[in-house]
Amino acid sequence: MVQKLDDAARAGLLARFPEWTHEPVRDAITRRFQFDDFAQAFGFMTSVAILAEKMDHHPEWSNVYNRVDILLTTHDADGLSERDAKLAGAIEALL
Ligand code: H2B
Repeated sequence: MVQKLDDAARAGLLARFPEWTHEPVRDAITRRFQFDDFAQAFGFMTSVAILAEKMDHHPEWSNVYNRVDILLTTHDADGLSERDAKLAGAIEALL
């Protein structure tokens, strides 16, 4: 079972990723990404998908043309865990 972040660790995660917003109902973080066009957005999604599969940790997301909305949370923990911090860090590193 994956450990859910405690309040201090959650605050640390949000401080580390200021572009991400905490969604308290799901205990998740969300971020909207905007690209020039669909090809760029989908290329980004492809890179994230490859990372996610390697990490066995998968985003909830949607795409409309040049926009990608990502929500990260850990279903196995019913909230944020270190896995979300790692995936958020890997996504940020792609930009
Ligand atoms: N992704 C996310 N976001 N949360 C999970 O709890 C999760 C996952 N669990 N990807 C993984 C897959 C689990 O279902 C497999 C069996 O390890």
